[in-house]
Amino acid sequence: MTEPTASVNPAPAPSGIAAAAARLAALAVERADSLGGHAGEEAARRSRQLRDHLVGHVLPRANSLDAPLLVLLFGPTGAGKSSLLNALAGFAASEVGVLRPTTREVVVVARPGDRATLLGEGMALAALAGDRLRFTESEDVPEGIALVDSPDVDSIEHANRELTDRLAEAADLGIFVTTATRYADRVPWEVLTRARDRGLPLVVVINRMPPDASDQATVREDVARLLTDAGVQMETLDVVSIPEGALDPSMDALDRAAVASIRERIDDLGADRDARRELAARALAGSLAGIAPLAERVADDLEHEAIEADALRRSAAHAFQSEAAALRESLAGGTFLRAEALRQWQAFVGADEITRFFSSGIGKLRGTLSAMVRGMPRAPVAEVRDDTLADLVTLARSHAAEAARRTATTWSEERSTRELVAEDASLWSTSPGFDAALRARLDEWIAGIGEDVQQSGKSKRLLAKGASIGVNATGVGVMVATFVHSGGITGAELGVAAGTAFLNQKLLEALFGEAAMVEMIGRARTNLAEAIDASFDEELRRYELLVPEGAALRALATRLRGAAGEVGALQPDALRAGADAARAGTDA
Ligand SMILES: Nc1nc2c(ncn2[C@@H]2O[C@H](COP(=O)(O)OP(=O)(O)OP(=O)(O)O)[C@@H](O)[C@H]2O)c(=O)[nH]1
Ligand SMILES: [Mg+2]
Repeated sequence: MTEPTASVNPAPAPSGIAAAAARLAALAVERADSLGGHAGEEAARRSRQLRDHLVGHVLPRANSLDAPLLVLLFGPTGAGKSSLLNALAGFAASEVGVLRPTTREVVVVARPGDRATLLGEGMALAALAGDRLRFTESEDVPEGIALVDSPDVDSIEHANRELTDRLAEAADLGIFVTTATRYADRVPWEVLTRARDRGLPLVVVINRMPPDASDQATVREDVARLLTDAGVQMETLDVVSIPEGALDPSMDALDRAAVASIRERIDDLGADRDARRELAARALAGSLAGIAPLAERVADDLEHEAIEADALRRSAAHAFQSEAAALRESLAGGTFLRAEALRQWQAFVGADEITRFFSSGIGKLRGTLSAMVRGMPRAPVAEVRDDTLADLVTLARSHAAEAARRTATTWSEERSTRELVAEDASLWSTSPGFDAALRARLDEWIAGIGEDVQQSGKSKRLLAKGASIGVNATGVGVMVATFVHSGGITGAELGVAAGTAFLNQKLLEALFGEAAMVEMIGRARTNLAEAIDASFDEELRRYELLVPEGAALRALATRLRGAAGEVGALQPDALRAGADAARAGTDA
């Protein structure tokens, strides 16, 4: 009699578990997929572990305890994993080699009827191994069992190592294969510790045992000691020894008789659906017990990263804000203006015709408008404006570059950003578009001053000034007044700047009256500050984009803790109930 297949009568774990696991898995995926350079190596590994474990094992198992069991062979290179797989499968399913490492893909041997389930959507293997999966069908493998041969755990090849790490998150039963000479190697024990933490049921195979009985006993004791030290519970563990030379060269396998006890255990599972379910439920229960601590660690990682990210962002913001402030200060003093531009402007505002204009007052001018227009000197509008804006851009660029340099220096001293700033030289200075972007903003600023001049002039109906001095020249006057003004000139800067400031203000005062003039200059200053801030913010944003927001990381940590708490609270009773329900389903 054949058993009903999983697809006919699936036994899901209770839906509470599936739903809670799905919520946690979504968060784990969000975290693992958004790992930037900010997460440390260990934190990144933990994140991937949590994601792989949830997606590769917990979710598929929570959805069905009847899906085929993944029996994973893992261990150091050359230990005999592939040889054991071939012995268990009964044919040369996986390549055995002398060149190490030999196995570079995941070799899966299972019944044809289990293929669709194993490779179906939401199942572990396809998701974890992708195109590095080789599926071999065999009628000799027991029902509901997938034998999985993996690359070595100590691989010098990073991709191999990563693949095996992922598979270890998906297995239902782990067969750890080592040898009498290799068992003390350090790396495999990391995987074993992880197997313990995630509650993976284990079989330990010691291959190539020496013939001498007392030597064998020594090795077994030593292995037991190391396993105990690693926190693996020995009572629940099978340790199988395979003597040196127990080989079946006809199919690149270990001798079948020597691996009989392992084969028996697998056959028993194949013959007994309840036993499979129980093992699946045990593996799931172990997983669930291990998940909350791992998820908490990942949440801790996120919170640490949040503190770091906040500090990095703060240091960048501070550098740009203080440089912007320093820039505003030197602008207010007018010291950046080149003497040549000031002199030209002074020559204009100091011309006889102009001084007569503001000393005689507007009222008296009306009658002689056309004479005034004819007599006015030409204002050096373009020269003064262009020189001033060019100098302003140069000065702003040097402050922005200094802010960039300060930020990059600070960031180069921090673990999470060291590589970023080392790899991207552009982070040590202003962005290439800085000048053009600021210049565009300054042109807009000048246009805004022009509009303001017209607006303020209109209300006073000062047609004369529009015609005689000109809107553009008046605008340049306001521009100059934002940088040099009588109040702001210090002793050291007296001279051409003070003279220009005085005459320039006299002219503006004559045109608009003092109150309107002060307001107009005030508006021009505010708008200039905004233009500069916009450009500095834009520069700062380059850095902010590289580091996540602390608040977002903290929010994810909180959600992770919440979801992990739900999973933790659910597990033992719900799972027992689920296993019972599954059993009742079979009995019915
Ligand atoms: N001489 C001798 N060779 C053995 C014995 N047991 C296993 N081997 C050899 O050890 C090697 C084990 O190779 P594999 O089964 O490919 O080992 P693996 O663990 O799959 O290695 P990777 O795929 O590289 O991770 C084979 O060449 C076996 O023939 C033994 O008792 N004596
Ligand atoms: Mg191999």
